[in-house]
Amino acid sequence: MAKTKKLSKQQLRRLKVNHSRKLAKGGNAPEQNDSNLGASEKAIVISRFGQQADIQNSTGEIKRCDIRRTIKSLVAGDRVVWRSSEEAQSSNDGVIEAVEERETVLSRPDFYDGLKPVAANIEQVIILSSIKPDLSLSIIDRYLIAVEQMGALPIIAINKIELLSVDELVKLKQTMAYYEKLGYPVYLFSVKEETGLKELITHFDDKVSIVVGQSGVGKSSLVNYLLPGLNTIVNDISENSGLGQHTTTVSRLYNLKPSGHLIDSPGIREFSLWHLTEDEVFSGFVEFIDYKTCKYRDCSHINTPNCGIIDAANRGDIMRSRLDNYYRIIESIQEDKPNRFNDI
Ligand SMILES: Nc1nc2c(ncn2[C@@H]2O[C@H](COP(=O)(O)OP(=O)(O)OP(=O)(O)O)[C@@H](O)[C@H]2O)c(=O)[nH]1
Ligand SMILES: [Mg+2]
Ligand SMILES: [Zn+2]
Repeated sequence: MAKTKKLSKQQLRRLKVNHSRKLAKGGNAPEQNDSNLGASEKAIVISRFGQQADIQNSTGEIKRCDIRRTIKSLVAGDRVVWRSSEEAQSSNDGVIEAVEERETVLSRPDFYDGLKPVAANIEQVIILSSIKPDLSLSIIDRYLIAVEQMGALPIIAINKIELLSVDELVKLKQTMAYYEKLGYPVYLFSVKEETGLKELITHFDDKVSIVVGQSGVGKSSLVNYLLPGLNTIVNDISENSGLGQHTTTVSRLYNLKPSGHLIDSPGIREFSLWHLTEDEVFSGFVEFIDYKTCKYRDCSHINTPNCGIIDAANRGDIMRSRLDNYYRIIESIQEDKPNRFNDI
């Protein structure tokens, strides 16, 4: 999330009014007549667009449905109950009537919308980065915290490594060895050259996974590689400008062969963690707890004497960038938090 100045109360009120107007407008769509609907069936959400969603039914067919106005939140991966439309002239295949309780939800803290769910019932999160324009360890650390928090398995994946010199690749491997030591699977590969992907692929079987990361790192390219012939839209400008113009705009679930589902998600610029407490952030840095031998019980681990965490970083046992990222996240929790969430 881009850093944005806090809004005045008046600005917030105006935003709220506009948002309600927008909702009311969408809510005017005619609802289907219940007598023209078939029996209730189960399905999984492929993708959501406003008041409609594509779902995959139990026989694998994709159906476009209206979403009942009573459903407040619906994202890719949600398991739903739907009913098909029997009306020949109906513009849609049916109606989504209910959403099953989510086992996990990956949310993106958004300045305007609060915690915005991105995908549901995810078991595994592929945190994809690329070495161009720069490898962002900060985004990786932030995602690791969020994934630990949601109770899914994180996998660190780094793309475009064919652009590195031999020396740069050695350095990258050394850096990533630290994360492997923490127990995170790490894969370095090139989707373009189709190298280094075999082992990553073995993780997808039987699981619902999502690929996340900054815009332009190659999330959709990875999905295209896994599903040849699919041709999801991949951006050329991203690579040329290095600016990461957003190409994918909605999360979408794909069926993998022989089994498993993979959700492609829109790229992020920054990943804020203002919805977490300092303790939750601390426990997201999984190795820190082993070095918490600080003299003071309420040690902030910032410029404190006899701090076990700082000592470990000075010895090189904790990676310096991890401690720096910890400081940055703690600082940004208050800075990034929209005023109206101050009591969270
Ligand atoms: N050099 C190189 N370029 C790659 C590789 N993989 C993907 N790309 C390029 O990177 C650019 C961005 O790829 P996308 O797959 O659209 O990236 P994305 O992460 O889906 O981006 P958003 O949808 O905006 O979030 C495209 O020009 C791809 O061709 C790779 O292994 N090496
Ligand atoms: Mg994409
Ligand atoms: Zn300390």
